[in-house]
Order: sequence, then C-alpha cells, then structure tokens
Amino acid sequence: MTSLIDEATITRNIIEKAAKDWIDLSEVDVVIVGAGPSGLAAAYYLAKAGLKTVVFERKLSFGGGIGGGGMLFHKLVVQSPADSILREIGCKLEKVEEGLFVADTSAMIAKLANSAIDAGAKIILGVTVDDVIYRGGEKPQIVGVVVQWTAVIMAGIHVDPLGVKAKAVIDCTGHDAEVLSVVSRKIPELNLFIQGEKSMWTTEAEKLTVENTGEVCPGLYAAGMAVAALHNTPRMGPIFGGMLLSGKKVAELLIEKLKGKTV
Ligand code: 48H
Repeated sequence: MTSLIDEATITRNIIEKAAKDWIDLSEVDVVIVGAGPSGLAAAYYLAKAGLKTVVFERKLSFGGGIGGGGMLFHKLVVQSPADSILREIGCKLEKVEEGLFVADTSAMIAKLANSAIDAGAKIILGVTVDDVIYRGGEKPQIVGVVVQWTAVIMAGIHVDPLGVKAKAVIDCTGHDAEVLSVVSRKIPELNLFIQGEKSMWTTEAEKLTVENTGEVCPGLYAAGMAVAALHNTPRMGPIFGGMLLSGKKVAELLIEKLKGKTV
C-alpha cells in the first residue's frame, strides 16, 4: 500500500491542534495539579458537572502513586464507601472482607483516567506547575498557575514559563504538596506552613484526609496526600479510598461554589 502522508502535514496538524488546545486552556474553571488518584477523581466529577477542567501532570503517564501499589505489588486496597466510585467508573474489585476490596493497579489507573477524559477533562502530560498567579494585597487570592515543560526544568535551561488562569486551583501533587509549598514560600501573607505528614496510622489518616479536604486560601484547594502534608496528619499506606473520596469531596465543594449545584 502506498502512503501519501506528508511529513509536513503531520507537523502542521500536531502544532495547530496543540496550539488550539493551549489557547482554549489559557483560562479555565479549574486547574488540577497532578494526575494521581485524588486528581483524577476530582477531574472526573468536575468535568462531569460541566466545569472546564484541566489536569497538568509532570510525568508522561498518569496514576501517580497508584502504579506502585503496595511496595510494587500490583494490587491496592480500597474500603467502603470509596468502592462505589470505582464501581461507577467500571473498575473491577474483589471483595476480601466486609467493606474491603482489592483492585489491580493498572485497572484503576486506566479506568480513572478514561472516565475523567470521557467526562471532558483535559489531561496534559509532561507539564509541571512550578508557581501560581495571584492577586490582592493583604488577602491574596490564587487566580491561576504557572506552567513549564517538565523537560525544560530537567534540562536546567532558562526558559520563562506561561500562565494559565483559573477560578480554582487544586493541589493534588501528593506527599510533597508542591503548590502549597510554593505558596507558603512565595506568598507569606497567607501564613501557610507545610509541615509534612505524620507516620503511619491508617484509619485516622483516611478519616482526617477526607475531613480536611477543601479550600486552603481563596482560590486554592488541596486534595489527597497534600492535605495530610498541610495538616500534619498521618499517612495511610497503600489504601486508596481516602484519595478517591478526597478528590470527590473537593470536586463537590467546587461544583457547589462554581455552579451552585451538587453532584
Ligand atoms: C505537575 C505534579 C507536580 C507539579 C507532582 O502522589 P500522587 O498519587 O497523589 P495523590 O495525593 O492523589 O495520591 C497519593 C497516593 O498515591 C499515595 O502516595 C498514598 C496513598 N500514600 C500513602 C503512604 O502512606 O505513602 O500523585 C501526584 C501526581 C504525580 O503523578 C506527580 O507526578 C504529579 O502529581 N505532580 N504534576 N506539577 N508540580 N508535582
């Protein structure tokens, strides 16, 4: 079979479509930083509610800590009521005892990402959020993020980044709470101190992570392990119910705020 596909056509289409997306994404309802379990769950519910949602993920893959399972074993544990989220998106679960389920790590990554994308969220890989955009004097408000190609950061070359405006930014960057850490360092008026998480205590960690999920300062929200880092609460180990419920909770808060309706 002869092919008449022209190299220049491939180049032109990639750049044209990517540029169109970036122009569209320069102003969104919600920016989610990090495509781990909390970020993908939040993206699914936000996009499903019709909010213009973009996820920036530093790596060229999604899933965050899901892929590592427990010490690289390809299974993870989810407890009730978070199993209902995985059922909703068609992820297979095996019941091991009352209220406790096991899933394959690859299945959970694929189903979460697929449902977020199908709901209308954009997931942009290979982009790192390394700062925020803010306004205001004594009571600053976060109004967007500063983005850079991860490859540029890794190369250590001086390239000025771009800004993306958003009504809300969610830090879903996991243990390091990267967005909150930048804000704590660069906007001291907000009095944010990121102490990091405490040692392992699963039940308490799961409860507190979900309870403390929410707005950190005007325009900035936290979900997932970033919440534990902010509130200095325990880690939970490879159980992912709290991450999913935290992502869903932050989405519900924002849907109510930005659309005035519940999930
Ligand atoms: C763009 C970034 C940036 C950045 C990081 O670590 P994650 O899986 O985060 P969560 O909070 O959704 O889930 C935590 C869970 O995986 C976990 O680690 C648990 C339950 N641990 C318990 C324990 O005891 O250890 O995903 C964060 C994602 C990753 O994909 C990063 O690459 C990405 O965010 N990321 N993306 N810009 N500045 N920083």
